[in-house]
This record gives sequence, C-alpha cells and structure tokens, in this order.
Amino acid sequence: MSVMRRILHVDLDAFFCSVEELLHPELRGVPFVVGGAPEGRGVVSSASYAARAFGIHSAMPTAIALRRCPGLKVVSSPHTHYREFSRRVMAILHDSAPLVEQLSIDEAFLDASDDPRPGEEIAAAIKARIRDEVSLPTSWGIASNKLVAKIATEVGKPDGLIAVPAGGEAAFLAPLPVGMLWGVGPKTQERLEDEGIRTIGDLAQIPTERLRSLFGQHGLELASKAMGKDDREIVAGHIPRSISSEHTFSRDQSSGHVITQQLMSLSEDVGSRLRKQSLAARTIRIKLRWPDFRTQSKQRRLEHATQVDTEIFQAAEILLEQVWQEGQPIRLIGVGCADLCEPIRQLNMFDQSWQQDERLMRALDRIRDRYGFDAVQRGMKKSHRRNHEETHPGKDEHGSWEA
Ligand code: TTP
Ligand code: MG
Ligand code: MG
Repeated sequence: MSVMRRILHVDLDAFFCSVEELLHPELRGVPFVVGGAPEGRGVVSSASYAARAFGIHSAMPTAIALRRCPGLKVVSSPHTHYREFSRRVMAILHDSAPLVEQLSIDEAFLDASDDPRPGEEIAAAIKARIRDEVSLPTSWGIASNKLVAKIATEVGKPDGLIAVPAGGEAAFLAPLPVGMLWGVGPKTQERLEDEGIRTIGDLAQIPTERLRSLFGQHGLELASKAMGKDDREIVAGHIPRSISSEHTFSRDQSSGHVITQQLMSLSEDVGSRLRKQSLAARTIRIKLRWPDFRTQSKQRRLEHATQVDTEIFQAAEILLEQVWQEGQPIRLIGVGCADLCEPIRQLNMFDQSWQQDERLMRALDRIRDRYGFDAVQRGMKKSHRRNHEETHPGKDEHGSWEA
C-alpha cells in the first residue's frame, strides 16, 4: 500500500486578463479579451469572466468574439510581460512546497504529502500570499491525485478552493460531463454520448468489458479515470521541451483515409496543448510503428514556429508521405513537436479547436440544466486527452520517439 498523497493543483483565473486589469483598473468587470486583432485573423488568448458570459473563450477568432459582444475591448501586451507575472507566481509556489511541477504558464501541481496541515489550509495560505504579493486571483483543487485535483480546480473557478476528501473521488466526479476527463476528446465524447454516457458517473457504471469492446485499451484507462484513479507522480520541472501524442490502432491500419484522419486528430491534440501552455513549435515530428514493432520517426523544421493545428498537420502529412506508402499497414502513429518557444504570431481562423470547446460548453450547459450544478462555471475548456507525453528539461528529450 502506498501512502496517501496530498496533491494541490493551482491555475490562475483569466491569467492574461487579470494582469491587464492590474495595469488598467478601468477594465475590471468589463467584457474584454487579450488577443490578436480581428483584421489580422487574430484569436482570443484569454477572455475576462464578463466576456465569457457572452460565450467568448480562448482560441476563438477575435472576429467571432466581437460578433457575440459588439462592445468587446481587445487588448494585448508583450508576451514577456505575462511571463514575468508567471515567474513571480511560480517563485511563490517553489517557496511554499518541496515539489512543484509547472504545467503551463499559469498552472502547477504541488505535492504537499509531507505537510501535516489539512490541504485546504495549505492551499488557502498560498492563495492569500499570491493575492497579497502579486495581486492575482487563483483557483485551487486539492485531492489524493493529479486527475481529481485538476478537475477540482476547473469546477471551482473562478477564485475557487475545492478539496476532495480521500475516498470521495468517484462521487465528486460523478455529476461532471465526461468531456472533463483526461483522455476524452471530442470524438470519444461523441461516441460515449451515442451510448447514452454523458457524465463521468455514467461512464463509471459501464462494465469494463463493454468499454474494452468500444475503445480497446483506451477504454480500460477511461474506466479507471472515471473512478477517480490516477497514480502519476508529481515531476519537478518546468515547461516541456517537446509535446507529443500518439495512437495505437485497435487493428493494424492501412487505409490512407483513416490514417490521415488520425494524423489530423493527433495534430489537433498537440496544437491544443501548445496553445494551453502558450507555446509554439519550430520542429514537427511523426512516429510510425509497423506491425513488426519496428519504430520509425522523422522530423522537419518549419520556417516559423507554429501553434496552429492545420500547420502541424500539413507538416506531419508531408513527413508521412516520405515514409509511408498507401496500403502499408501501421500499428501506431504519433505526432510530436519540439524546439518550443513563445508564439510569435496569432492562430488563424482556419483553426477549428474553438468549435470543439463549443461542444464541451454545450455539454456543460446540459449538465447544469439537469443537475443545477452551479459550481460548474462557463468558460471551462476541454481537458487533455489521449496517450500524450511531454518531455521535460533534465529528462530524456526524445522519450519514446527514438527508433
Ligand atoms: P488558461 O489557464 O487556459 O486560461 P485563463 O487563465 O485565461 O482562464 P481560466 O480562468 O479559465 O484559467 O490559460 C492561461 C493563459 O495562457 C491565458 O490567460 C492566455 C494563454 N493562452 C493562450 O495564449 N492561448 C490559448 O489558447 C489558451 C488556452 C491560453
Ligand atoms: Mg488560467
Ligand atoms: Mg491554465
């Protein structure tokens, strides 16, 4: 038996917007976004909570946001400015807990297992300190593992602090939409809904064998997550050096159509995670595993760094054409990116990820209609999904990507 862990998760509320409100107090309570200009096909990086009431959220084209809220203000500052606030918050976290894993520019896990105080008390103290010293609002989730702590933060936003008691993980997750679970992308969510599975609780009640027949190995992982189980350790470190996502076909796949679709879906996953961390990539890689388990990877350096799904996909598709011939069976396919840096330009309109967010929003609305669960806030975003992988400084940079 392992010792009960106490994991804290923190995420800044409307981070870029909160920084802007600090510098321009007249923005407080006003619908505004930080993002690129609508004329330049810019997108929303962060939406103020007042703007979210109009259905505006991250990764949505600014032009569409303006249509939803005609008086919407669009502001922006140099990225280094937000990084500086992030650095100050992260410094407080490192000062407050022995083990901190930074997940993105505004988000981290802390391991407080050795601290004798109750989790709520530890989190409340750090929350107050960030408020006092940096004047920024945070939301906190406390649980026995990463999965549940992160979801607790989402549920409590904004300015939340939710502690899930050990043993109460599954009950806490039960009323929430399945889309909030790591590993449930829009496609999986659609298939689950076709089966009548809308909440995490619905999912937890499906016999494991049925999930295995629907989703293969992935189904077994889903079942365990739906019960609120997660054994991942906190890994001290910073923003990753590479981000990748891969998929093992339930049967070796040789159809160009299916393989290309999978490549697109993996590119979307990688792109979405880049944007969440406010990063862009200069190198795109693909990985293929053949039926004999031989693994091959190939990479390509782009002219400019990107965080756009379709650009990642285009590069991945060119790489695929170089190593794969129509009809050749493939066991596993992966898309990855490296040489990560700050984004230098905005996403374009052809990026579809905001539509996926839209679907989760609708799911959340349905759940609230049904349960009146007002703790679920608007503006919640899709969670991470699939067998994704991130390599961190100090660890093997290529991970499983080496042939
Ligand atoms: P998030 O934590 O995802 O969003 P948020 O802090 O704006 O709002 P919330 O209260 O829901 O947490 O992202 C942190 C920052 O990263 C965000 O303020 C701006 C940046 N970002 C982008 O630049 N592009 C994106 O698509 C996303 C999701 C975030
Ligand atoms: Mg945030
Ligand atoms: Mg965040």
